[in-house]
Amino acid sequence: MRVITVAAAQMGPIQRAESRQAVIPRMIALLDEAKARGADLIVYPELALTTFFPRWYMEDQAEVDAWFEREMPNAATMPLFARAAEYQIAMSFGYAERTPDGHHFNTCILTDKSGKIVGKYRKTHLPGHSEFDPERAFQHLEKRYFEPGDTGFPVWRNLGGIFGMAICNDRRWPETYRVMGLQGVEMVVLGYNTPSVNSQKSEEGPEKRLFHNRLSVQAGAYQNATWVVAVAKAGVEDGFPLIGGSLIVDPNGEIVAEAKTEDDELLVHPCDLDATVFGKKTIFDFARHRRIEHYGLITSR
Ligand code: CDT
Repeated sequence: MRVITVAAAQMGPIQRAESRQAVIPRMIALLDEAKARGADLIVYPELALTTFFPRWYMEDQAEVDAWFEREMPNAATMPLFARAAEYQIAMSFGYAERTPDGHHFNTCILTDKSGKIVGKYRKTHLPGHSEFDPERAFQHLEKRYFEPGDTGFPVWRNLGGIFGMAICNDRRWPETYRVMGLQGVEMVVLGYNTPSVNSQKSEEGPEKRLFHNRLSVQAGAYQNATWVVAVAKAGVEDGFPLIGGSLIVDPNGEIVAEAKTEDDELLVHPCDLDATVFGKKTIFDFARHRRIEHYGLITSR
């Protein structure tokens, strides 16, 4: 057995006016609870430090840049890193990253138990649009504010296992999991901010959105014999609702823990990484069973 006790740290809403300094104490409170419940790893959502700002249309680049972190850790997040190191708990969380040469990414990081960043992933599948769209009930301007990630889907050895990361919309794409599955991933951690309604299809509400969340995450876990930890930022941000439904899914695709609220809520589960072995050696033994001679179209269009 190789048991990693994982804490999925769902976060309730963050309003536009709330600063990082207001958010970090909430993240630390979740970390305190994770410590009390024996966690080895805590996973926070996408863009965990701020509101989901891509819903706001902005033209002034200085205003946009104010949502981005120029270094990590930085002054605002240092107390979180310090507490995690004190507790010897590894972390993953998402934030908007502005690189020293001026690139903008939707990013997440993975640390080891000393708080050292051991992995960085930049979101590949950016949903939404880049210009103001008056036809939508609300805006989703990720394509305006972020560039597509340049990392691909690497995996990292950490905590005695093989870890991968994805961010929100990435979880809907089978390729996301398969590329990591081909590298032997044993646990995928991901965060999301998913509006509770479809801005272009008003009849698609929270039940359907929660269903698609479960469907995507459970399928990715099962088809690649990996744990998946999917963590929401949830609740109503400045009048705009986001689904909760954070999940821990085992390598059989079964849900072992699911959030009940749309607030700050911690799910804790002992995940045996050796539970991935059976699937990887049998039905999803990729080396024996995949027929890549028929998969060319996937990468040619
Ligand atoms: N943050 C993020 O990627 N959200 C998307 C919303 C899709 S609708 C434009 C998601 O896939 O949940």
